[in-house]
Amino acid sequence: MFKKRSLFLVMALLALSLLLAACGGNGGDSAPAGDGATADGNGEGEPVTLKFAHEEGDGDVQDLYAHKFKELIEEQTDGRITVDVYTAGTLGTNMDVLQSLQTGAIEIAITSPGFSGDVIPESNIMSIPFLFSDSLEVNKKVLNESEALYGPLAEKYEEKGLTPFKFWLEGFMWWTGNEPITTPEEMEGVKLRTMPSNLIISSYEHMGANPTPTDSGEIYTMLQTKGIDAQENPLFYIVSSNFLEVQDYLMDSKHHIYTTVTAANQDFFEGLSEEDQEIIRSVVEEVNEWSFTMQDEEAEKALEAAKEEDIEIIELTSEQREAFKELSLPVREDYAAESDTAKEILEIIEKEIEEAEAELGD
Ligand code: 6CS
Repeated sequence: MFKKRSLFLVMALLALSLLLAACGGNGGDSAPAGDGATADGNGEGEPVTLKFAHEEGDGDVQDLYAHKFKELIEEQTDGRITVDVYTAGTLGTNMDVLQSLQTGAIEIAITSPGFSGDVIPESNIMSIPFLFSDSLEVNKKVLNESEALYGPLAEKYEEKGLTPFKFWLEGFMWWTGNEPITTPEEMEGVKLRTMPSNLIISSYEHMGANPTPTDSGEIYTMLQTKGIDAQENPLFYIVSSNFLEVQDYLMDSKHHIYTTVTAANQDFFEGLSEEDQEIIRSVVEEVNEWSFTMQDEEAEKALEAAKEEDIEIIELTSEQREAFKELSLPVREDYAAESDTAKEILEIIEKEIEEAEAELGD
């Protein structure tokens, strides 16, 4: 009896050691399995789970983007790579998400220059009002192909431990307020909520307002309690966040476009197999292309919804916009003075926008 069991035990131990040897054969050069990276370069590695965090709520543009990414990644890897999507606030504030992406606590995130501007000052290029075109097609082309964004600016993200994949847009910015905001006189002293980037704050100081930086989660309550008078955002976000319940005027100001970037933790991404890196890059390309039409549709839906609300919708004239643009121009000098890289980025992107407008029409 004993003999048999001991013989069986010996055989079982032998089989187990052979199995473990097979699993751990050439694990040296890639990140240890189970921390979100594949075990080897042929895609037959360990399952990978990506934490994908964004800054918006369920059904918002960033959420639709993240779920499209999830759908395509899981499809293309037959579920070997899975994606857990986290909405705004579930992993802390938007600043917390940026820091967690830098530390690697989060693998992938959508993080906006409005929050990264003080961490990566050159990313403030995306926050300069009236810099981008009145044509979304032009902006899409520049955000997709810019040598400035995917050259010197991307390097600045990498210096902070991030791998930026694609810069993209979520639509034109609108103002909401308790009073109309159509002239610098009407903007004078208005407590307007902004994202925390210093460049955005100084933009509104130049336009005469009293900028009030907050995290996104505080906007509704501060509008409701009159802690702030006004705010800026793309229309889908204004509608989905119910800001029109606590504001009386909606201004089609097109003073800027809402831009953001999809990025990964650099160590995590570079620890992946080349195959998995390529899968993620190509899926981001595909989702980015898809997102342009999606944000357009979300903007149209939001406008229809806004028309049903008890508010006054005002479209600023080009003269009225020009008056604000004039006031905001010193911001460009402030940005260029930030660093030689910032100066280079601004010069390149101004030229790229001009050329794209000449090619596509403005
Ligand atoms: O204004 C904000 O803070 C938020 N707006 C948008 C369109 N996305 C996320 C961001 O946190």
